[in-house]
Amino acid sequence: MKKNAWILYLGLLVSLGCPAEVVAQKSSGIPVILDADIDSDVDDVGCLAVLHALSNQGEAVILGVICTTEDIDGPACVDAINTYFSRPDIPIGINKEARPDPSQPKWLYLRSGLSKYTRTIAQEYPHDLNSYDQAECATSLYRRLLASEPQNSVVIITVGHLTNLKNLLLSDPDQYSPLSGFALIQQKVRLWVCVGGRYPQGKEPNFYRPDPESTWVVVPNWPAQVVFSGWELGNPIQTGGSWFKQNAPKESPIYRAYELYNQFEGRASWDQTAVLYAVRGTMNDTLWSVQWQGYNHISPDGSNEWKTNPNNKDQGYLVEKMAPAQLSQILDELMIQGPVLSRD
Ligand SMILES: [Ca+2]
Repeated sequence: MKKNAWILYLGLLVSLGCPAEVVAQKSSGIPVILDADIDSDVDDVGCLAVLHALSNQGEAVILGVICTTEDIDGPACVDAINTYFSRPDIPIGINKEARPDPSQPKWLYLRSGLSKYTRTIAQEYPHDLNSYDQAECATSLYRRLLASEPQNSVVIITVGHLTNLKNLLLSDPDQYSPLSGFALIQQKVRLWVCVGGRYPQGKEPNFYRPDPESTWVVVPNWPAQVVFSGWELGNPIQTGGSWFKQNAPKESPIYRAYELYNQFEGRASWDQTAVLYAVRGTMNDTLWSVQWQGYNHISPDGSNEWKTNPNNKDQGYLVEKMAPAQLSQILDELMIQGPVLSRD
């Protein structure tokens, strides 16, 4: 069975309660690029909050956020949240290539009103990214960030569709690296954690909507380790409900987003599961276990099926272990954390 020794080691340290060693790891933190579809659902906001909380604790370093969305207010919303967490300079990337019809004016492609929260968060919270086009090209940003990191170090987390990851994979050498996208990923990415698909089989929106081709291109051709977090895993883990409402800082944009989304009725935590796994691993198989035997077969329509043979790809998917209610509490406690002003 293939296992990631680093994740197991960190998980073992945490589970054994070894604060000295964990503190030693905190000085660096796992370098993460988050690729999120900040628009319709609110778990993207929840996962960004979890990532900031883990960064506050020295467990992660946020290299950049890729905004894979057509929501014109998405990037500014991300910048406002990053600014609230005292990290106003985290670079933000958007898709500047391969728009559906480049001859059309961009307002036919970019949309407003996709989200119940992005515009309000952008209007109510300070930030300095003032327009969608001010954000960087996602492909260039991915390449710049990967080129500057050590070999086999970066963890990419995707919690939306894979358009920008496909553009990275298929990218050519540029001013940041003489390597192709494929070779750059092979050299620099340690792990891709992907919210997408159902396991052992099914059809899930990140994989089939709006860009199933990107799934069909990226998953079979990814030249590094990938772990999938399926729809069935995050769905029963409810966060952002009444406990969150009572305990979150009222001035937080995370609180505001969950209020705007559904008045704290609670929401599934698909995207938060990926962040927690990406940074903490399985914690010695206490949070989840990983099915490593086999690979994820993708159909052209974006549906997927886990096939246990052949076992010649470095692919796995998360399997429920800890009770969803316990995971909800862990995630809610991370989601209520505010900024740590003395850091960064
Ligand atoms: Ca998402």
